[in-house]
Amino acid sequence: MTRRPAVLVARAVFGDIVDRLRVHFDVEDNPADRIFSKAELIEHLQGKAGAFITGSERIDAEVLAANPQLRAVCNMAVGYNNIDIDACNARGVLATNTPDVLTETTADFGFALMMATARRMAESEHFLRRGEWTRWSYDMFTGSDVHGATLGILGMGRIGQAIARRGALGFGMKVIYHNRSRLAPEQEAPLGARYVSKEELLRTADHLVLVVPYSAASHHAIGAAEIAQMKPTATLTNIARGGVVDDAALAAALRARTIAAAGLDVFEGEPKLHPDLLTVPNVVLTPHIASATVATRRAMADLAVDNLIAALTGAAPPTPVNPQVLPLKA
Ligand code: 8YV
Repeated sequence: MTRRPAVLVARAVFGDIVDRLRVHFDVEDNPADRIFSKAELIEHLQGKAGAFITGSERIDAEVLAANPQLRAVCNMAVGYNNIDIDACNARGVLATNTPDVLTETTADFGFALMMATARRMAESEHFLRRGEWTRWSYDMFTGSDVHGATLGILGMGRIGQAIARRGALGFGMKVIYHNRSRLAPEQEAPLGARYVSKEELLRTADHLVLVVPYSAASHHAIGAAEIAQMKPTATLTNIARGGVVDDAALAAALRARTIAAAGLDVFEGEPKLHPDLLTVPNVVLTPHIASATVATRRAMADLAVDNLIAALTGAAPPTPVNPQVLPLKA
């Protein structure tokens, strides 16, 4: 009898979804949800043909070289900057991600974070919890309007477009965007979306939302020089990745009121935060939860498992990142 392939489920995830893997493979899972160091990840991957991973696991050339038997790494995330795709290509390893299933949920959150930022919801709640609310005053926590304002989007992929829909169709916002490539006219028209240079985006947006994938090219796409071009009344919302924003520069700009406020779901070096972000009042902070609804996290886990099963059973994986490595070596 031929041995079943072995797979690693690197983080704790819905038990019934892990059970789907047990039908096909010998599964090593991690119900205690220990975060593996690089050396531990390398060790736990020994003998594994595939891995279910999340954004917390970094798959680089060293990890792949130490595990030449590995054939597929299936990310429970749409972003895959934790995976060195060139290194995967060089070794014929398939990488997969989880697009589409999280688009609307993540857009809901991005829009909510932008609204919370514009309307100073976290700052005013903290004030209330501190017992400082003793009377009404005309300018207490006055923020800026969302409806009718100019929504700027950096990165107009699926999630960017879903946020644009909410802004244009639900809140009468004027939508401007900057992206590597311009949308087709039939995609722009229903949203009234206007493609602009990055400079115009920074200068014109009332509420700037970042949805651009992280790469060397987008590292610190928003730093001190970019923030300085924004309106002093503007808000900045980052649901993309830590590292797209220079967090130190942002904290300094928030303290100096170069812009009005920021909403951040992702951070450079998370789960650690730049300490100044914890002390400036005009920022809404959330712990990387934009895709966190039960239904969406289940859909993401299911899709990662679909990919892993397909990859190792010779079927077509639904959402490959580097399909050029297919078919995988047996
Ligand atoms: C994940 C995300 O929660 O999909 C992504 O790219 O950032 C989030 O939805 C996170 O990456 C964990 O894998």
